[in-house]
Amino acid sequence: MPKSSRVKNTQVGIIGAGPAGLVLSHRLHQMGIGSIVLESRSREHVEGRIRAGVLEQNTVDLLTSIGVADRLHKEALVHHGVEFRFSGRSTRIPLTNLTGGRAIYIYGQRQVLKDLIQARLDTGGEILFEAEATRVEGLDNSPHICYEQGGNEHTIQCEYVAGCDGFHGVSRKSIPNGVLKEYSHEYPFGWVGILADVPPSTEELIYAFHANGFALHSLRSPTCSRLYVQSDIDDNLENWPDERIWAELHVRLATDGWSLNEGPILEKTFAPLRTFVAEPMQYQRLFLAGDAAHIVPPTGAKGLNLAVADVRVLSQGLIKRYESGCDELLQRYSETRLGSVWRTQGFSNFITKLMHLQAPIDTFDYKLQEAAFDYICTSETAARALAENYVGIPEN
Ligand code: RFL
Ligand code: PHB
Repeated sequence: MPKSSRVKNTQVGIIGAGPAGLVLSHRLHQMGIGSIVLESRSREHVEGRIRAGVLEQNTVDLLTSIGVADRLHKEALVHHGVEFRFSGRSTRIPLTNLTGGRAIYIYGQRQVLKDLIQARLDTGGEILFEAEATRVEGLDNSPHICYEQGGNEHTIQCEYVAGCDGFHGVSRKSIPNGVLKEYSHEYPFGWVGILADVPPSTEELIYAFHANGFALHSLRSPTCSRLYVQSDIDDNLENWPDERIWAELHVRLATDGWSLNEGPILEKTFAPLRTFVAEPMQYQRLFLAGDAAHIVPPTGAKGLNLAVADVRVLSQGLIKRYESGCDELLQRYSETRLGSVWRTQGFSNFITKLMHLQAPIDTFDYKLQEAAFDYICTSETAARALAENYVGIPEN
């Protein structure tokens, strides 16, 4: 039995203190709209989770406009190109030259979240940690979010609910059966990832296809490398001792005149690759944003960027609604977002299929992959399309 219960009131109840929920809360605060953020995990856990590393220009621009990018502009590494290796051959895509001056920024999701949380608390924002939303009710005209904190059950009454609680959250599940159409696909592989205390062996990211499987060399700072190898879908970290990971990285990333630095492994992760879209991204007064509405395979480095792009549009709709009473923009939220969500799904799927081992070498499917790689190497149009999608298409 709950020991006590309290009711809080706010304009927008936000479930989830990931990039989507926190950026939304900031943007609304800037425009004088109140929100409370509920987060099931502790602050330490949220700030410690190792996930994305690549921010698009659009994301950096939005973080700058809400005043949370001071440290990012000091510490992020700006990249103007990215390298693709395929069975030992290599091509560099000059991102900035091909996209009229746009770039990507290397700045870990951990750092983004630390900056967002600190800035939100400094501006008097309410983030309730270790407060798990259990139900969302009254979505037609009096939304409320029931949540548990410290063994007690409480309620937030609000005018709108933003479901920013990731793929496994409660928001999407609160929508009645039959309303959403869900599209999903599981790739037959996963990624084993490491964070290593060693200076990166490359200045720019390297995506590599090899007969043993995909490998990615990324980084977090001038002294810290982030690397991944393709694994089986049902693999687990016990099968991947440090020596095996380094051995596979050496083999898969190999190219003439280049070598890989090894160092102590600080963290290891495993993630299956999957893709998912729920349509529409809204139901009555509930709006889904980020991973709650869609998942992309990490190969395109798009998940966090899509989450931020969603809440940019969602905040515009809410601001318009509170400024003028007109909710037309808000009602068009899902319709506005789904075009770029699917385009991003297409790009992430393309890069995933291009760079992962799916069929034995010298089969028909492998030959198609090789031809697609050749096209990027030889056609500026193909390289430009890749660059444009990788750095992110400008938002209007
Ligand atoms: P998040 O970050 O999952 O945040 C959701 C939050 O909601 C909380 N929550 C609840 N809180 C209260 N009540 C409940 N009932 C709740 N249920 C859940 C959770 O604890 C959590 O704090 O979702 P959001 O904000 O939509 O952000 C999405 C991004 O985190 C995700 O897409 C990216 O990390 C994906 N991703 C990458 N994205 C990029 O843009 N660039 C990259 O380079 C990149 N690399 C990656 C990635 C994801 C990876 N994994 C883990 C598959 C690399 C990897 C390996
Ligand atoms: C990362 O640095 O974690 C990273 C970079 C590029 C990706 C995915 C993850 O495509």
